[in-house]
Amino acid sequence: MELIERLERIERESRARLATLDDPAALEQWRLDVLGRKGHLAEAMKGLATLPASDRPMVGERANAAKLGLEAAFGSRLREASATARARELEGERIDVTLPGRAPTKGSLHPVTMIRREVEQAFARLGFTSVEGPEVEWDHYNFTLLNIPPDHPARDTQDSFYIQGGTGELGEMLLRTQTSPVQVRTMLAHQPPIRIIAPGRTYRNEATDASHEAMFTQVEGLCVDKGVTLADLRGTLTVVARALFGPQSEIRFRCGYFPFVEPGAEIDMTCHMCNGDGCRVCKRTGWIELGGAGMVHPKVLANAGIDPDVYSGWAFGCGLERFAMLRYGIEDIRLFYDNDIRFLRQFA
Ligand code: 2NL
Repeated sequence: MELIERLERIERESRARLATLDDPAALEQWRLDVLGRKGHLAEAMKGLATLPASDRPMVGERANAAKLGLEAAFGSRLREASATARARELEGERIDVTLPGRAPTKGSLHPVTMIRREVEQAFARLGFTSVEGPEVEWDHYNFTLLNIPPDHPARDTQDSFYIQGGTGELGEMLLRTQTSPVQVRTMLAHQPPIRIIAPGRTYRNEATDASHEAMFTQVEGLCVDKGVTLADLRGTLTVVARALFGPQSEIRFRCGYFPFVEPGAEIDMTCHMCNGDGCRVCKRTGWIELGGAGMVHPKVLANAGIDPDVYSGWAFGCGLERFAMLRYGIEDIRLFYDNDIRFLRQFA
């Protein structure tokens, strides 16, 4: 029985070859070679026609069994191979969840923001609310209601940034030169008692140097009630100076002039570096200038809808960059806004 032997050889050799394959393309080629329409089994079956009719059923049955057996072997090899392939794929994708992660780069607060928060907290303990307002203001709130006359030099385009085409009922639009307009808006909206601070960005059109920037951060303060005096201002500023610069800090006033206060004063604090003895920071005077202050001008109270015969108030204004420079020993205000990462990282 030559054909039976041929079938047995096909089965044996095909199974042996199948066992060596695991690649999907090679397995498909094997299926075509062995089980395909022009494959080894099909070729062998052509010999069936040449057999005596009596032998055909037995050989046919044998051939069918070989075909079924090879199909089953192919099916299980294919499943095995794809399981192996998947296992290899998963092994390649394995991640070690116990490895330490890559730390995300962390930012930090800007030194002026840190000082601003300290100032806000010191005032909050004394009952002052922190208020914000627009950085693009009307002439009316920035100058007119603050008793700054039309011909005052601050109103000149040399000193203020005006917005092109920004003219309306309230005058011209400009970048606020101080945060006073925030306090004016608060007085217009609320009757006393008022205790607020107004921190925020302000803009002045001036040449920059180590202590002047076109944009800087101001904090103003305002207290309006019955019987408010300069002594209350001195007490308030002393508490805040001690919170920021240490418990030995003292405050003094010198005469000063601002059109929105009467009387007006310059605020000095004892030098926190030398404790008043005199050093490089305070230029041997023992005192450091913090800003300006005074009793709110009666005209300003009246402009803002508060009766100056019933109420009095004090106000002050300071630069926050200056506080930060004193606290951190920074010698040039321009460093704050260069955004040099090496400078900023020092405050992380
Ligand atoms: C300075 C001086 C100052 C004020 C600001 C003020 C605000 C209102 C009414 C009256 Cl609503 N005054 N603010 C008063 C005196 C001085 O700032 O040199 N700032 C950097």
